[in-house]
Amino acid sequence: MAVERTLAILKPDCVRKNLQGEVLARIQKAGFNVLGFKQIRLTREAAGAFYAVHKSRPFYSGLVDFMTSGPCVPIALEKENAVADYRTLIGATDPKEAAEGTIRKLFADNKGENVVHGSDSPENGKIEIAFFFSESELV
Ligand code: 3AN
Repeated sequence: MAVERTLAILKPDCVRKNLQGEVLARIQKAGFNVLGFKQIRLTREAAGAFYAVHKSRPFYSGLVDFMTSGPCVPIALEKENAVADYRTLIGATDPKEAAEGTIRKLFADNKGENVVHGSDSPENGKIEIAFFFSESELV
């Protein structure tokens, strides 16, 4: 299997609940290497650009409100089959539909405030990591 990179974000609800360590420990125990890690507060412009693909969806402005409501933690991850394995680890977008033991099943309140982001393809993994990290920050 190919080594891939994927972007995780510990979302503002994760930070508010002080779950950063707990969630990152689960990611690391699942075999992901952390290449980059920082805490930031997204501007509305940056959050809007990051989620531009959802611009026409009814939840878009609520999503931008939520993602700018407090600090979040983008994390660049690397592993064989990283994109699919990370999405298995976090579970479905809606925690009600997420499998038992997944991060969203364990910690998320609803499909808007769902604790973590994950890239949906290796191509988007590269693009999304470059959105938050310069090459020199990936070590
Ligand atoms: P995922 O993060 O599981 O890949 P996407 O890409 O469909 O899910 O959606 C991106 C983000 O938009 C989700 N993480 C969630 O925060 C938000 N979102 C998606 N669908 C809804 C919805 N129906 N209502 C509210 N927020 C949503």
